[in-house]
Amino acid sequence: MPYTFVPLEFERLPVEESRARVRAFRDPVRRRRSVRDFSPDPVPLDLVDTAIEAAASAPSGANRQPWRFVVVRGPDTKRRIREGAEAEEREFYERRAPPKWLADLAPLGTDWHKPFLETAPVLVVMFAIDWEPEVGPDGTESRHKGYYVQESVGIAAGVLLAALNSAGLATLTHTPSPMRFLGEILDRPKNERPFLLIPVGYPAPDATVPDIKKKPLDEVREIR
Ligand code: IYR
Repeated sequence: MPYTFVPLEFERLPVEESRARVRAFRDPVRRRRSVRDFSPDPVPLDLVDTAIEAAASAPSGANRQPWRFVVVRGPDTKRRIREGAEAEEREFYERRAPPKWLADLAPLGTDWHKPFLETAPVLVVMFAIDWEPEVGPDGTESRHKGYYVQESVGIAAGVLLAALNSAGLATLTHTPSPMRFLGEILDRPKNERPFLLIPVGYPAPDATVPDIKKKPLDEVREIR
């Protein structure tokens, strides 16, 4: 069945207003830092929910919305996630990682210890839905494959990080690999693939971050 088409809601802004707004978006996004030292202070759940509503409005292939956001607050679940992540990270740092990768990470000072997975009051775990179970007219089950799932979920993740940042919350994009343990701990169906583990909270008062620099515009943008 085709969708019904409705008039687009769109406000064309005066260009000076556009300039002010895009700067007002850019500046806090630019100030965002990945945080690894969290305060245990709780986060109002509605802030996270509102940010997820923003993320879940992202464009997606054929509007299939191939994502799931699991908000983890229980100390026991956080502890199990930390244990699962640290087991994989220990393997990574002590065995799996190629020397070059370790050398690239060395300046960041990261290692397999992930205390932030328990300290941060909230972990948002994003899952990508690669296919949906479908029952045909004759009762046979098949897999209805998603489209551009990786791109769609990546866009939603970016929106989520920007939204949480706009709420004054700190985040980290954490990707222990492999992340199978997340599906097991969180009891997810087999069509949901762990995509990103995002600790959310307030920074610890003594939090530090590496003094990294982002490339300036003329190194990342070309005009033809
Ligand atoms: N997942 C590991 C290693 C790691 C990998 C990259 I690429 C980073 O930018 C940072 C860390 C960890 O979280 O320590």
